[in-house]
Amino acid sequence: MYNYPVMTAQEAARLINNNDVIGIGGFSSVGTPKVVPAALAEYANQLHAEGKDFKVGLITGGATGPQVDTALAQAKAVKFRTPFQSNKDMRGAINGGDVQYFDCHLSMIGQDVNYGFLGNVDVAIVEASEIMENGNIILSTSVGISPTLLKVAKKIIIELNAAHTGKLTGMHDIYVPEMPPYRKPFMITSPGDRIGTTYCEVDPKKVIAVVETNMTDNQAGFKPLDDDTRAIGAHVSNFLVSELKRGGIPKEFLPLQSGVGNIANAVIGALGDNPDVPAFSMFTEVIQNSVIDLMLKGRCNYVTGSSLSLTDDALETMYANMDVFGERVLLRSQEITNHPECIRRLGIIALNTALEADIFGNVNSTHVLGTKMMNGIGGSADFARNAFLSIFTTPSMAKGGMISSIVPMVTHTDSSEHSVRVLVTEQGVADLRGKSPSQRARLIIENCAHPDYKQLLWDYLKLSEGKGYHTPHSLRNAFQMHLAFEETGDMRNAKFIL
Ligand code: 0RQ
Repeated sequence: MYNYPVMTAQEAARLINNNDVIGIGGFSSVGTPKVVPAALAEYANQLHAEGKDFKVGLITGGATGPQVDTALAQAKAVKFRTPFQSNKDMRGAINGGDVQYFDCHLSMIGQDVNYGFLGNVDVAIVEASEIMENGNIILSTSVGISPTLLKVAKKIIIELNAAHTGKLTGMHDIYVPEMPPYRKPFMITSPGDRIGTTYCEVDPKKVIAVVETNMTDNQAGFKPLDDDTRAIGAHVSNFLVSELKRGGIPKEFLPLQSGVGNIANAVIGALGDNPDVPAFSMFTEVIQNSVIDLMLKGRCNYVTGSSLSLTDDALETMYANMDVFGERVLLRSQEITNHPECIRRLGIIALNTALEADIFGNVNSTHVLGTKMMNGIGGSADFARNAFLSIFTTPSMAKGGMISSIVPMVTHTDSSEHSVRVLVTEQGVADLRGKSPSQRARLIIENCAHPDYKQLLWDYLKLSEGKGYHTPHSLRNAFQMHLAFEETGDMRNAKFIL
């Protein structure tokens, strides 16, 4: 190993100062540093007990592990955080106002850091699987924005994780785009094209600590498939097969992107199981468990993404079958996996999940009832805006039927009617392409709304139609369903004002 200072996590944590801005490597809860952030939280607790201030700004690639978000949120040690998180404690701290959170498209956070939009990054903490003789590093199970953090941070702490040493060498493609006006096109014309190096460059003078670990990501598994997720998966795959048959998708098929969470994992599984869907490749952000099964079955040929967001057993399966996976899995930074240029050129079919969608096709992926942050926009809009075909899925109801996911007006817009081409619930499919707002509303109510809510939504549409509006909304009634949930706990109790 290069002659970097090796120390304990506790010693490394003490090199971080109050008010520092920290850049955390990793992505979608994998490949994130583990012991230094946890030690930093302990250090913050100790300082707070002594009556001293200690908070840091937290810039990440996306979701981190509990050692970062749980530990630092519980220690009340976070001043601001960006972007995506999916952690109960951090979500609580954000919604409670303890943490100033700003959401950001995941393709743009690395760029924002590189442009200096977020100020200086004092310390980058990244997980590596290897340190090379010249001091450069090979990342572990994800890339995220680590290459950019390593480039811009004033100081660097490396967690060297022996659990992955030697196993991921050659599976990364690291490229930090040049600054405008010198930026060049990304020469990616198929998912497997490489444009960078297998390692991240590190300026040895900036490395203040190396902490050795041997820990897996311990990623949580998925909920078992239920009837709704199965039905959504079947609708998406049948829709894509019908598009393929009518020539709406080229016969070679197109690379897929799939979002995060249970539904996304189930949809990819369903596509793989449908014999009429050709074996496909993926140009995506997060590589979830279902992809590993499909690669073993020969249903997925190639996958490139920013993280191996796999449970430990799925990662073991990958490591045990490197003859299948070694040449077919490539990890890139999220600035490249989510870049509009690549997504538009490759003609990605994008599959993302909504919390709620309105009858005109606008999608809310982030804000529960318009106010409470769930996770963040993630990469959903990077893909939705630029895809060949952008599909959003959601179960038609949430919270045991008390909430309809199809509403008159979304309480927050993440992907607008201009990006949402197809909406799918367990009830069916609404193909919104080439349809006016009134036509879209009819399709969505008829095909996607749950029968418990159809009449309410028809009543809403009738209230405002025929009044000379292009988008027939009734402003005094647009949120009556949400208000009914707030006031009575059930959207079905909504009463419209005539
Ligand atoms: O609540 O956890 O208390 O049971 O939301 O819902 O149905 O389990 O769906 O796990 O697929 O997540 C949009 C959050 C969906 C996710 C979202 C409640 C529901 C449940 C989760 P519980 P499900 P999923 C690129 C793509 C944005 C980022 C993205 C997400 C919980 O997919 O974060 O797409 N997307 N990135 O009960 C109130 C509603 C609700 C609701 C569901 N209308 N109102 N609560 N819930 N609908 C990859 C990356 O960016 C990394």
